Amino acid sequence: MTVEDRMRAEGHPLFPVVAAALVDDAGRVLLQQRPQGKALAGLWEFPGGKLEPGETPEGALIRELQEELDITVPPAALEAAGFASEPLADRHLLLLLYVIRGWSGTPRALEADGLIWCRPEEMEAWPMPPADGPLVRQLRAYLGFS
Ligand code: 523
Repeated sequence: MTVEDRMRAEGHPLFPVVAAALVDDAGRVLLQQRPQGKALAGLWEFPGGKLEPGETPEGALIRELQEELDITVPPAALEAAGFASEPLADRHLLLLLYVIRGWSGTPRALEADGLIWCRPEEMEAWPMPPADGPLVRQLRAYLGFS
């Protein structure tokens, strides 16, 4: 059996999830608060979510931002900026971060309990899911913070 055959037969434990750092003209980044009743409720995250079957990461993120925030992002605005790799109970989370500086519409919390625009150097003030921590450090490096 080849490696490819085994992966098809047994699946693969990687769980791909996409997330966005929306950066506004003042250099602030949007975080959203995970709602009550969901895993990691109350924590502040980079908006995003799971890939649906057959989706590309970029397609999934554009869909998630429309559903969660009511904004439209053109594919060319997605800048791959980092990733986090985090073990979960039964799978392994691979969280991909994209910086986005151009979108149309004004973000509205359609699924989150709240939205906050914060400076990258102030993000420790907002408790985040474990996988978002490494993304903050990569985001700062990507945006030119030390
Ligand atoms: N994370 C995470 N950080 C982060 C996101 C967007 C997601 O750690 N910035 C984790 C939380 C879950 C998994 O990724 O373990 C899936 O995220 P979730 O549940 O927000 O994905 P959705 O929005 O696709 O979930 P549904 O509401 O179920 O559709």
